[in-house]
Amino acid sequence: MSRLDEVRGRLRRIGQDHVLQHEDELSDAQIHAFVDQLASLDLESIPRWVEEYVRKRPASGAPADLSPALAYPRDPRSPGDPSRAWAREDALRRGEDLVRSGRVAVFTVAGGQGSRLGFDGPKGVYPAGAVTGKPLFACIAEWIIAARRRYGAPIPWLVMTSPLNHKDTVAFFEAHGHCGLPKDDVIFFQQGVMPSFDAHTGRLLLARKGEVATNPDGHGGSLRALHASGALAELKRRGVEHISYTQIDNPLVRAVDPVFIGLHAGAPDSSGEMSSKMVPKTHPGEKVGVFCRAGGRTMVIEYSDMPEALSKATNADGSLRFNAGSIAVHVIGRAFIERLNQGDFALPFHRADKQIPHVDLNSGEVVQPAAPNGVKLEAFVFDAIPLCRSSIVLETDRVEEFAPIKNAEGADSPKSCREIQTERAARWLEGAGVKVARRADGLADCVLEISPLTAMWAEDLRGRPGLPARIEPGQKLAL
Ligand code: UD2
Repeated sequence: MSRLDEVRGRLRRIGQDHVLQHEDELSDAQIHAFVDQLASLDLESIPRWVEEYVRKRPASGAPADLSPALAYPRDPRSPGDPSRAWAREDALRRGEDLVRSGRVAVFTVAGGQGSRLGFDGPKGVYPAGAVTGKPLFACIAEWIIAARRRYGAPIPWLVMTSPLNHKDTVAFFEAHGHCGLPKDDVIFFQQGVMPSFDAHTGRLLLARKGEVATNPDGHGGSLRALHASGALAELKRRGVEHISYTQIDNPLVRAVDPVFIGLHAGAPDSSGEMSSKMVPKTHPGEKVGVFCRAGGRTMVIEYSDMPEALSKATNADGSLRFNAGSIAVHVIGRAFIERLNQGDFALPFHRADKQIPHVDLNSGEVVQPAAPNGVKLEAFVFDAIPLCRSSIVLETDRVEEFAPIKNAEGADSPKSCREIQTERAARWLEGAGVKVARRADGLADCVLEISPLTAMWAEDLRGRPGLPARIEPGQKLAL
């Protein structure tokens, strides 16, 4: 039997053989590529996905017995809840030892495009430095270089791409000297894809006559892709035990944070499997997942799944009851990902209704729908948290390490990111005795950017020679 006939049989059995309806119009090469694509999809799971996620709308992701997760406080001297007492120095020492002995790698999920920003290209190429305009990839690379220098250790950097941006991402790194890192220490791998479905019929959509429409399978796909690509085995070979997980959209992320790594590896209630950072939410509707507890497990409920009444619920002092916002920063144990991949693990999918261009089966033409017509399914990495034996959350300061760029304007935009970079730098400089021009409303009246190569945290600036005495109104300064 030819490969085409074999795949045709599989498609018939799952009721999706309409995708071959135009096969007579395809060249041999196009048929070959199409069969390759179809054979790479998990065809036999499609009926279950259609049933669970397309025909039925999955119920809200929030369990009934939800309570807020307790986080380790930013300031260990004021734990609030006695069970959250911790010693910063111990965590720092443990984390630094792990980094110094080459046990830590950085992992950045960068499979998305900058589409919400109207940017045509891998998001990591987007200019982010408040003054220098250096790309997001370079911001993370500089942190890694600074940590490598400080701890005298190799710190491999895993970069997950998707078929949407793999070539462009690798080309960017090659054209820019791997952002100053040794080529062998930047490890690329691609995440998987999921087919996109017609929202009404559950049929696979065709992007072209010889190609099923697909979308990247979400950052949750990384846990399988790390294994399937061989990246995890490579980390094991290099002696890496803990993976510091970051998104590509946050130029202030502490890509290697010894305190967090040390707490993850050493806190009595941490299994060392997957730990997370949170910031207190700014308002009930802020678009971040929230750390919760249910059924004795820690979990993140994505903002879109959080019942409004719970998002708005307050404590007696008026603070938000569910206020632990996820900044999508984790440390993940290598052994945890290995354990997941030994079993038959599958993260749940989340459904997104989208406008998906597709081949109209009657006319054979590609149509651009004016309203959402299709369903994309994505897995979220934080859905692995409840699979941990136990998982901890550490509170951190938004201005110190959370300035994502997601939208062209408003919250989480290039402008808000520049403002947070400036505010952080202003604080650090003031802490080092520099007078920074501020406006009447208290905001810094300048644009500032501090490279991790100059300072990874505020302490690095104290006593540093060559700092200016003052920053003038309107001044732009990159240090
Ligand atoms: C994410 C979190 C949100 C909050 C926020 C903080 C989800 C679903 N929500 O919101 O709870 O923590 O971040 O900034 O994650 N990516 C891939 N492959 C994919 C899809 C995404 O690599 O298939 C990467 C993408 O390049 C980016 C990151 O994942 O680095 C976040 O993706 P997003 O933009 O879909 O999530 P966002 O920002 O709405």
